Amino acid sequence: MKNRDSSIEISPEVKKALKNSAPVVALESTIISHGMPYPQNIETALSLERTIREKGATPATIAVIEGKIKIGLSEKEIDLLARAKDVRKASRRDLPVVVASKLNAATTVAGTMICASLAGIPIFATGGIGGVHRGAETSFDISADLQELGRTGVTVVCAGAKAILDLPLTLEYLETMGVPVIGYRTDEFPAFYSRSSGLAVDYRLDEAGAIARVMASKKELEIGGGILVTNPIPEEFSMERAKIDRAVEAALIEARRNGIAGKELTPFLLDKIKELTGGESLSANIELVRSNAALAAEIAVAYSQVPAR
Ligand code: PSU
Ligand code: MN
Repeated sequence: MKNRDSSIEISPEVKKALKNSAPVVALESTIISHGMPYPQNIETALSLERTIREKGATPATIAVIEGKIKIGLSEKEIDLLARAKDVRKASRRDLPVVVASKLNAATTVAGTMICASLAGIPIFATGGIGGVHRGAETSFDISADLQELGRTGVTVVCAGAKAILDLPLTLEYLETMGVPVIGYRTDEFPAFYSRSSGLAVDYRLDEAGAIARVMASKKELEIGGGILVTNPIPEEFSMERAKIDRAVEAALIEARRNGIAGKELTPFLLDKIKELTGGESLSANIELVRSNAALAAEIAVAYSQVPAR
């Protein structure tokens, strides 16, 4: 590996796990700084780390702190990301700038995939990925997460994508980029707050071990790029589809009226939906990320046991 010691700092705990080929699960930080309000954001971030430990893996929450890419954060650093107002949102294009300018930045799915891959972590858990926005045919707003899934070899466990996006186009784009979309115990691409979207996934796999074997094949064949594992929100927390659809429509209208675009759009929509559902969307969000962290840890454990990689 090239000497990147001045830009990347892996915590001693994560370093040790990686050295021993023990299972590690990466976690993103945009969800902390821009995806959830305080104090639910810090509570969730810490509880995800606990969930991963309980499943026998080591958590590695990733962010940029004063220009250093940190793999594995202290509680103090998580607290900073949860409270500070000037934390940037770092996707692929932002990483070199926030590092060189010594800024604090939360990493998106794309940003976290890059950092996880640099550190040698093959799997990462999040809530929802970015995707093709509705109206992308005129706005060109397609999240860099999709390109990243096409090029960086990290498996991303999510609850599908939110209906703020154009889900059929998001799936088309993933196909173009060569990303396998796997449904964990489901035939349907989950729609984040609800378990169904009416859209089929490419493959259904019912066991963590089967997903770990796909990761191993992709590596062995040197195909490159990521894998998207979609895990539907647990039944008991899933929201009524009509209710969430109404909130999404209203949030989109509000965004248009306020001229919100670019990297501000996703956080704006998330916040509006939370407001419009009286906080119900926030509790659903917390539960689904927890479920994704648990599944990612199971896959990481299974992957660490796949022979001859
Ligand atoms: N979708 C969610 N919650 C989130 C995000 C997406 O349901 O917190 C965050 C993720 O970090 C994702 C990013 O990578 O937003 C996508 O932003 P954009 O659409 O600007 O690429
Ligand atoms: Mn965008």
